[in-house]
Amino acid sequence: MIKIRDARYVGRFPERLPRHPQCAFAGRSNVGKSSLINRLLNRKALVKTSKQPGKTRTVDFFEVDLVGRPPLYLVDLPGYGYARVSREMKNAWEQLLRTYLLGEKDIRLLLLLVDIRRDLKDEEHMILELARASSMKAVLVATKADKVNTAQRRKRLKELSEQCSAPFVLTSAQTGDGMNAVWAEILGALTP
Ligand SMILES: Nc1nc2c(ncn2[C@@H]2O[C@H](COP(=O)(O)OP(=O)(O)OP(=O)(O)O)[C@@H](O)[C@H]2O)c(=O)[nH]1
Ligand SMILES: [Mg+2]
Repeated sequence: MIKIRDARYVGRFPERLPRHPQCAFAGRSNVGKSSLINRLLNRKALVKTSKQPGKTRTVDFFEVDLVGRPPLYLVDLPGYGYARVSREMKNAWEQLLRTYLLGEKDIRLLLLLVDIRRDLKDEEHMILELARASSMKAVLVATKADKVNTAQRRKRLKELSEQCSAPFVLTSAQTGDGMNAVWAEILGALTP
């Protein structure tokens, strides 16, 4: 069992440079990155979430102290793909993501979140390619599992696994399903 002693926001990239291994959360805007981080840390509102897409526009570091383990950062990456975004903003997002993912040396795990009801698009393939390019382990997280029934879940997992070769975890930030599985991936990636 994982025990969290403390978790806090410590700043954003590139103003703040991380001092510990990181686990980064990427995905379309509104997919549930910030909600997942809160749920993993058993915190209601450490990370701001919103019904309005485009809430997180920065690379935010959350330092986590675990009982009996070295500290780590959970990193909330800016969401992409929301409507009415200008070309400049899209470029800025991609540039920020590339600088962080390709430049930062101690990212142990990339969690790529996809809404269980949606298929992988260009952006997800681009992020998986970035992870491959920097030999980073990537795991797909199918979010909002509470939105579909058991039969649909199975069907969607099969369809998603045909779209990419990364391993999968199923989660719901609403019910808490899948939190142990995500922690297992994080701890596995942290252990050399
Ligand atoms: N039903 C359900 N809703 C969820 C779940 N996870 C997140 N949501 C909702 O989805 C909306 C977006 O969640 P956020 O966590 O803010 O999404 P985000 O990926 O951080 O979005 P950006 O910051 O815009 O990139 C909020 O209204 C959440 O309450 C989930 O597992 N189930
Ligand atoms: Mg967010």
